[in-house]
Amino acid sequence: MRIAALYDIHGNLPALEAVLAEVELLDVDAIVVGGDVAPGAMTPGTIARLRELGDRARFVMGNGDREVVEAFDADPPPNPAADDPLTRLLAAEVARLDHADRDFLAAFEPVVHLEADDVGPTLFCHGSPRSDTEIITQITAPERLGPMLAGVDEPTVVIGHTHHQFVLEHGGRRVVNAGAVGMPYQGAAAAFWLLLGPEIDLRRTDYDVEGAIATMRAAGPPDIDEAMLAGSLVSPTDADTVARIFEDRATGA
Ligand SMILES: [Mn+2]
Repeated sequence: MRIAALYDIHGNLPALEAVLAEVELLDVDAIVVGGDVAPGAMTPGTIARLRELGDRARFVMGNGDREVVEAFDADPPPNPAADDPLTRLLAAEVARLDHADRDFLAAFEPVVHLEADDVGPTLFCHGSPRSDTEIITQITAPERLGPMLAGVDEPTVVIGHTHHQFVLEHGGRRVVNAGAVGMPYQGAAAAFWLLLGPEIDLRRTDYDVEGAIATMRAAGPPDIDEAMLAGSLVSPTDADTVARIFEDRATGA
């Protein structure tokens, strides 16, 4: 089958709409949403749009989705006046989402297994095969990558979480970062995703980013610039910089 992998949408509904419009033209059999549908500026509308995909779509749990569900269930709920912008964003998400939205996110799977034309058996996960928070970047060293792939049977592993596209080869396997639909860190304000089968096709979809930023500012919580937009769509961070930052975080450097 031909599979579209859409990762790290982060409530950017205009970006998702642009990518889905392209997906509709490409004879895609399955859509894997690879986690971090939330948090973001337009999460309720994003969830509603994803529900419309029906049986064609599979969903992998991202750390962001999990944290939104945990915030929804928390007693007391997250403090909307917290110092940390992410906590304030989670508080805003909880206030806007209903129980059906919460249940939709909570039903996401830890990993998804599918087979793509010519590419073969593929494992879809969010951070790494064993964790939704583990960090893999374009400069992750083999000694860090090896243990994360232990026990994986599939020759191709699709990940996200670090919001930049790359292909890493390791021990006869390919690790492909699909990039981020809604919150990319690769030097351009666009939507990035992956088309799998018959090739590994790292895709870029351009859309009206200025319009999307305005729409998200109007629809989103007050901290959406600081929490989401600043480093991705307003002043896009390049992949080299972000890989270095994430890698230092992962190795405690
Ligand atoms: Mn993310």
